[in-house]
Amino acid sequence: MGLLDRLSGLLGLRKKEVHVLCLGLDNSGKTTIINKLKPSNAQSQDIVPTIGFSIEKFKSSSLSFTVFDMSGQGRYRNLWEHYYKDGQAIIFVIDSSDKLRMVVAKEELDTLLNHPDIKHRRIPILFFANKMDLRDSVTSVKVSQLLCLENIKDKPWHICASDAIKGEGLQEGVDWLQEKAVQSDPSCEDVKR
Ligand SMILES: Nc1nc2c(ncn2[C@@H]2O[C@H](COP(=O)(O)OP(=O)(O)OP(=O)(O)O)[C@@H](O)[C@H]2O)c(=O)[nH]1
Ligand SMILES: [Mg+2]
Repeated sequence: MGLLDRLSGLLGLRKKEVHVLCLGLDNSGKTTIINKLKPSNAQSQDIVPTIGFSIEKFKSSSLSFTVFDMSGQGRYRNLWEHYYKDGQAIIFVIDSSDKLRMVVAKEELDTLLNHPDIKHRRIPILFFANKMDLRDSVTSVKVSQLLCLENIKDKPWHICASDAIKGEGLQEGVDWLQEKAVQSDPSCEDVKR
């Protein structure tokens, strides 16, 4: 560790690290959202369907997020649960225009909420009702109703309407996540700025 690193640690200038799981069906826009949250010079121009998962990083004003961007394809969804234990926050992305698969998204969410590594934890969940730019998208209120989010009583949650291509709605979500992640897990470890 260099002198500057040690100094920033002593002065409390390091950002806390939070491990986030990014979940949701394939094609919902998870990778596009995470990509957009990175600094513009680190953004990839070409988003392809995720194979398995990828580990990404982005920062907010006071936190450093390490994101497990999981593939939402059916054949990879059984990987998700292996990362639940280490997750300190969840981003769950929904394609608001995909009405046909809204019921599948709800099934996956219910399975997540009932998993032993999640069920009894006050882990914050940020929902992105994504693809709001598409003409046949339903509103975030409707997504919230279709997924029965009001039944989640024991975890902080929040839903944001987003357009990941333009980056709209993402900052509101990250601001909420930052606040909740700090409150619910004061033990997150220090990392370098
Ligand atoms: N119109 C529109 N398209 C979007 C939006 N977000 C993502 N997309 C598009 O949706 C497609 C899928 O996006 P990804 O980010 O790869 O989706 P994913 O959830 O990571 O998919 P998997 O990795 O397969 O689980 C891409 O063609 C994106 O450009 C959005 O807000 N609006
Ligand atoms: Mg992806």
